[in-house]
Amino acid sequence: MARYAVDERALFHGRPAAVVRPGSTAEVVGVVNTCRAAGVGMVPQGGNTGYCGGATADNSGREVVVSLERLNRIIDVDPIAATLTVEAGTVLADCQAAAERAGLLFPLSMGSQGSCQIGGNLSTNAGGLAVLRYGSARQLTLGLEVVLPDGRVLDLLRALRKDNTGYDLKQLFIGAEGTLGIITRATLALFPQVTRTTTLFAAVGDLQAAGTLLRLLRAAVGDNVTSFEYLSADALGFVATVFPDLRRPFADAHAHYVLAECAHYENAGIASDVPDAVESALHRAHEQGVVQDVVVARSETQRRALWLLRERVPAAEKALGGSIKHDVSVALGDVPVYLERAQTALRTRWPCARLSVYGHLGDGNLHVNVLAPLTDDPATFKAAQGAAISDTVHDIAHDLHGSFSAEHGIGMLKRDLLERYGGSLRVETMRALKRTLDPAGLMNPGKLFS
Ligand code: FAD
Ligand code: 2HG
Ligand code: ZN
Repeated sequence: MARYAVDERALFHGRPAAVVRPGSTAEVVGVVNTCRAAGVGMVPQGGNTGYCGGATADNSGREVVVSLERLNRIIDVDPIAATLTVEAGTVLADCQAAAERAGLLFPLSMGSQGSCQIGGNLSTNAGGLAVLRYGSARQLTLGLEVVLPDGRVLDLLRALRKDNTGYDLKQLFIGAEGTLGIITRATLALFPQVTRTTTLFAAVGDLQAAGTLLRLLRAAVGDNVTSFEYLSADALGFVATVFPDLRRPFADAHAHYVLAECAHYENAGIASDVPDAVESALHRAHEQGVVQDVVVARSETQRRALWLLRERVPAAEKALGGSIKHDVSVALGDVPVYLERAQTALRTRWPCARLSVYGHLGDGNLHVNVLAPLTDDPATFKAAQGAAISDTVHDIAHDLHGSFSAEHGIGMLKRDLLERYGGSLRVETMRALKRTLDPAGLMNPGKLFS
């Protein structure tokens, strides 16, 4: 049972009584009824790639892990309605592939897409690399089927684009981290396939300049800026250290980098390598001193190479001893002031700690991760300083009306932060919902709330 008992980051080591792997909604119902009758807690588990210990059993030896991995069938692709209906255990990359086979796009994408499952994505309301254009998992969901904690099946599996019939109950289960029921099926919204992308990697002087670049690109291609990712020089440096085969895009060193991607829908007849609109936006950005240098991918190979520089940051951090991770968001306009304040506070108190700042800048969402000083043992540093470092990063985000968990959720890791920053009435309302749907408290106990 080992692989089901520990979370992705090895922060939580559970001791499940059993792991069950139902292969149909009816079997999930059977599991829920059996656990309910025995008074046993259930821990839904998808790909087990979550960052907050939401899918790990406790140490009591009494909780049952309910793995959805066998519930992985593609049920239907409707190219006219542009919808995809899948079972909850379908791996995200398989959802993307099913959409592609139908000539459409399922745009949710992230570094873990080869193993995370759509049920886990919905339960964490996952974000990822194309939220700017397409929204988080929540915005991509049209319908759900959920097994409630009392064993009944709530059928919300619709493909409707419009449906104003009272509370939008499906949204309750999205981001609920398995505390209100087990998602068994989902109907997802698909989009036209992008026929062509422009992927650029730019060096910018500061975060204000990055914001101006986003504005210029949006003025040029409207909503079709699909990704706008940030990499600090240090984060890029960690990737270069751990993956020396990945080529750095520029000979010169810069302090800040942006990886941006724009979608185009033309099929033929584009003479230049870079579509005119993007070309002139970059020209303007250069003239205004907004970008210091820029490369544009000229082939799919170059595009992948640029993306690897961004996608490999978590792996680079891991190889360097791991990091104290954060996932904050603030309003887009507040990002420069947030980062300035956070970096100053961190550098003043921990001058030798190594900062790895990167993330989904277009969404106002940064991962302000902190690696131990080179002279320290990473585990000892994390144990001694982790809490104070995280308080520093989170307090400043809270001060700016930001979030301490933009896309990774709460799980067991951030329960205390929800109490501290969540607002008492908000948390009380969440608890009331939990009591209503799960009065016995058997559905993913100890997640979100202690
Ligand atoms: P799990 O980890 O198995 O579970 C997560 C939560 O969902 C748990 O609370 C679990 O109980 C619940 N759950 C799972 N399935 C169900 C179900 N069927 N019904 C009810 N509850 C369920 N996240 C992002 O948002 N953006 C990123 O860019 C991103 N990049 C990542 C990159 C890497 C390399 C890694 C390792 C992780 C990354 N993540 C990212 C985090 C993680 O992949 C996401 O949170 C993902 O959505 C989790 O899916 P999962 O199937 O692994 O869920
Ligand atoms: C990403 O944006 C993921 O790459 C992971 O959300 C962030 O590892 C991290 O801190
Ligand atoms: Zn992220």
